Amino acid sequence: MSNENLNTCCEKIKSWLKNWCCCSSCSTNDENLTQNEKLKAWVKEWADWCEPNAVYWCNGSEEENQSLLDQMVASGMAVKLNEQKRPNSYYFQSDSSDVSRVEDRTFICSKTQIEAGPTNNWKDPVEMKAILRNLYKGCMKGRTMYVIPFSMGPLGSNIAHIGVELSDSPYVAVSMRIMTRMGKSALDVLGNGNFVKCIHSIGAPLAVGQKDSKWPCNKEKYITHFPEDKEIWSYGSGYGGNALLGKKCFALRIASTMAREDGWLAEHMLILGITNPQGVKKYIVAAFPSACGKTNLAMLVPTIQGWKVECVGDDIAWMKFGEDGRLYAINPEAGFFGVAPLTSMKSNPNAMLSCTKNSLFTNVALTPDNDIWWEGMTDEKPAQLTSWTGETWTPDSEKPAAHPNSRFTAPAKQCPVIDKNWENPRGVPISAILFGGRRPSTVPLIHQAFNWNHGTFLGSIVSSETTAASVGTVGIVRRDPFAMLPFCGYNMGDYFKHWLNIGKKTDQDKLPKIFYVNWFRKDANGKFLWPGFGENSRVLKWICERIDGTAKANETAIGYVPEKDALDLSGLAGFENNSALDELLKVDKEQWLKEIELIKEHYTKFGDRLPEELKTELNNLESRLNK
Ligand code: O2Y
Ligand code: MN
Repeated sequence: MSNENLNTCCEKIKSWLKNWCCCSSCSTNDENLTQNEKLKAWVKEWADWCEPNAVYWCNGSEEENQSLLDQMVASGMAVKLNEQKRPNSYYFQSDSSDVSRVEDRTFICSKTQIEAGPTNNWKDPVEMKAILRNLYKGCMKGRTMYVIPFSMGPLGSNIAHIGVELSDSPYVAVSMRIMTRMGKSALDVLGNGNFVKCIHSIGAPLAVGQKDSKWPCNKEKYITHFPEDKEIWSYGSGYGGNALLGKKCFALRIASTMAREDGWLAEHMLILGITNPQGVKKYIVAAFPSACGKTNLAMLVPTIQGWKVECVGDDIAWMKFGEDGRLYAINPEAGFFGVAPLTSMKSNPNAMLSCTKNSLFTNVALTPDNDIWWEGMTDEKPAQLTSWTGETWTPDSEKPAAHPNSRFTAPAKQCPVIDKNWENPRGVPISAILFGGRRPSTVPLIHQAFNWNHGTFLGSIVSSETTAASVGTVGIVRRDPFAMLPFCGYNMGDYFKHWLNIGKKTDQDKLPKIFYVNWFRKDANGKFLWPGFGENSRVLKWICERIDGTAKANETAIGYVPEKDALDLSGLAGFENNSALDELLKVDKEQWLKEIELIKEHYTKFGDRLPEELKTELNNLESRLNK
């Protein structure tokens, strides 16, 4: 054995011993990682309470990651995928009761219920902490507590923030290493500073000699946020947004409260850069409810000649004002936690290429040669698979091979179109904000807000019409303001006010222009009028030209809509005559008057927290329609 291999082996053995040691006093490895006494005291307090067998401080190294993955393979939690087909990638099957975010178990525990607002579950913070403390007592017995320091955003960026997650899940540790800048580097940035405290347990202590399950978790789940303390306490789930606390819990729910206090924006938005054939680049952020093709837009392949789209982020944007008075955005994340089903080389080649190596896959299907597959990945279905539940699957099987919420976890830097500025600590200057939803009628392909307040109004009425029977009645308009309904950490009426206030902080011409898109309008026969995917670049082109003041638009009651010849439809089949385009861009007075009634109903929820400015916007819209 070479010296190099011998050293690697020794490191692995040392780290194994550390994790398997049953004496908490000799198994803590924090000495050299941090001098932050507040952090050390907090870790000790929780280790004493949760009683893990060992406390392991993650340094984020390659060796550490490999050791954790090897341990999970050895315990049966992970399967190493075919090294030739998908190097350094692993497969996980979660418990069938732990497959997605649990919104009904997600709480904003502000001091008063009105602070959490009408759209959040609320519980008194003292009561909630008492319930959870009780559950956390001894909850990590037989397991290791991982101390996971992480930076949300490029290390040292003024827009970034540091968190530390305590978790008894090695899956969380390796996932956080992909999704955030995790380990020693985050501790170095933290120094003696403050951090967002994130406590996570799967809630499955192991008795001595007890055999572990493949995906330990607890039926009782709590995903709780304490906005006044800037703390997150999560219990019972090991999956996604419930357990990787940097993502939805920190980067949206807690960060939205920080952003409100300090005058910035923490948003559920992708960030993309778009370059025209002359080489002029603009950055755009966009918010959509789920199932509207957000990841596809983030890494879109334009169909129009000479245009290029590059990806800064696919899910979350933090935006702060730069010295020049413009809003600059960073992606607080370092990876993609993308929905697998329907992702294919046709629908999103860049997402497929992002997860060809160094990736994790959860609840997808396994091929006989240990690669992965999901519905929609290929035109032809494989003859045989192991489904996400571990059963033999064939194309005749009634149930899907992959869970509908199965995920790939891939480093963002592996995206072929990752933007060269994606880790720029200053962020990227934002020229446009897009809102959108899935609406078969009423809402045109694209319209532009008259100004910032009107744009805030558009954000506040974001909606999708239900399409799947699984989410209840088909054809109901569901409001998801700013696509933040499950993610706003405080009263959404106050959140609207915060957006209005942001608009007063700088010159109007320095603010991004605001647009609303709808790729999903249908004709009378229920057929989509717009092809979507790469063709959406035609709409992005019009947006860029509006920002430059060169694209023509009609002023309508709802905003500026492209003039018929202002959209570049060259070479696009189905648009030879104008009827489809007329339908796509139509602003139908009767449909919008009905929409106004739905918006009034939606606004009623917010009571006296609904800002006057939005009532004015709604009244103005009604008067314009009735003119
Ligand atoms: O079910 C989960 O835990 C994942 S939810 C998610 C993941 C990535 C990006 N967005 C979302 C979301 O729910 O918006
Ligand atoms: Mn999301």
